[in-house]
Amino acid sequence: MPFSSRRSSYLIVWLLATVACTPKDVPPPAPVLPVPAPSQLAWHRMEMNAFVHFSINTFTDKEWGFGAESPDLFQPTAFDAKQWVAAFKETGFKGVILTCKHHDGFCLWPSAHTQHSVKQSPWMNGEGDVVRALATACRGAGLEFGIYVSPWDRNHADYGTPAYVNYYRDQLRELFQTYGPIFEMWFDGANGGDGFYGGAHEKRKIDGASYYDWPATLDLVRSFNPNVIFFSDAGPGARWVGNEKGIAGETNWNTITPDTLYAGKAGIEQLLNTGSEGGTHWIPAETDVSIRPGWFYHDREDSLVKTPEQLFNIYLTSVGRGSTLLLNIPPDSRGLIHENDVAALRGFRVLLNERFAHDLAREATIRANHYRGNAVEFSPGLLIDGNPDTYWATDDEVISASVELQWPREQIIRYVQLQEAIALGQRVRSWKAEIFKNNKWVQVATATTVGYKRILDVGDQTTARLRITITDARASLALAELSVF
Ligand code: FUL
Repeated sequence: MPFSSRRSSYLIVWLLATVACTPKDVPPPAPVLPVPAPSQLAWHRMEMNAFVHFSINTFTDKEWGFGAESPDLFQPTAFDAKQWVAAFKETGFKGVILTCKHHDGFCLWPSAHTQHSVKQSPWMNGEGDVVRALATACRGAGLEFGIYVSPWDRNHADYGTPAYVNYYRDQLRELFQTYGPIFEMWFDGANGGDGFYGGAHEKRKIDGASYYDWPATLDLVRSFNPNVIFFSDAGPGARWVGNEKGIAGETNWNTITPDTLYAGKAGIEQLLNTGSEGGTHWIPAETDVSIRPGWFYHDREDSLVKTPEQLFNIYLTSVGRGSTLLLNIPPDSRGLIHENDVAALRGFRVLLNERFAHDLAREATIRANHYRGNAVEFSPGLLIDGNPDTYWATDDEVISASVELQWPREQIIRYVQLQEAIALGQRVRSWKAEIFKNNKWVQVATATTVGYKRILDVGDQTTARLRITITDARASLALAELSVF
């Protein structure tokens, strides 16, 4: 072969080899199943939603109405849903869920299926509609709107019979068709037994596992809104976190096996709190907690509104543990969010801004001891690009690896925030944070799961180098973002 043609064949071989090694040929990691549905992924990214308990109880000073309360009692004097939404939006909530009907059965919208509603109230001469007012205010402010419709109904005469289940479904149909789109639907598991029940004044027992025939109800609702997130103890969109204190599990798997779970079943709180590694379904935990001791407004609790610092701690134990926060802020009997609650929310926002405003990771250089196929689209720089859709990944067999941030000079760091690329499933089992101090690496925190987001308080540490090591995972790593504050 003449020299020149041999040279050109070398060139072709070299070119082919270069092309073969371009990063584009490194396949992305296979998902670890189950993975979130697109609607669940969008829900994770909302992070904080507001819960609104407002009803007859606001006027009777109760937490649970018996079901015999007169609609005459519902008389807000200065009702203004826009004031609620303005306070929620300023705090950073992305959605609002309203108790359209609580256990007492009183409906905040003029339902065609019962007389027990705002249309029998003196408020606005029976022309008022709290659901419409709030849904409209949310839409105007760019917030999502969700509904809580208590399955237990202490007012309804048919409660406990199949006729009531039809009534309940008619109400859901009415709500979804009149006030949609609805991002989340809350099914409460409470069922205390006794009630007014159309005048029967008795105790009624239902079989929580079968009475409501949830699969049929969910199918009905999905026919109006296929993307709605169903919240209940067992999901299927999001699960209860197992307590009302604002505390998600330090280990918090988004996966759980729901076969034997149903709303209201006793003894499943711990399982709900942590989820289970290897669970068959993606059903993330939602952390519901009230800004006051009660869910409804009581003036005796005006001095007991949680402080900004308490709310910030709840943020760390909910959003900071990969859960979504659903913070209840109950309007008072004027129909306004009380001044003390507004002030607490503002203070909470100030703390979030102060403590998470400045991401020091963006100013650091980053390197990893390994990245997938040495391909730029899986490189560690993607951890600090502010884009949750890109990620640092490792080769298939690599379930432990480190990244290091380095600054030109020492920084004081307090919070380390890590996020997995959960669209590919939840992987991390354990990880640690270390700083370089006096010429050696010193461990400042360890943790278990990451999931959508994990925030670790490492105390005030002064360092120019931070190392994050994933020590164990279910499969190769795929981490979306790393932030340091
Ligand atoms: C509970 C209900 O019984 C409370 O009244 C409240 O609505 C809370 C969010 O869920 O199960």
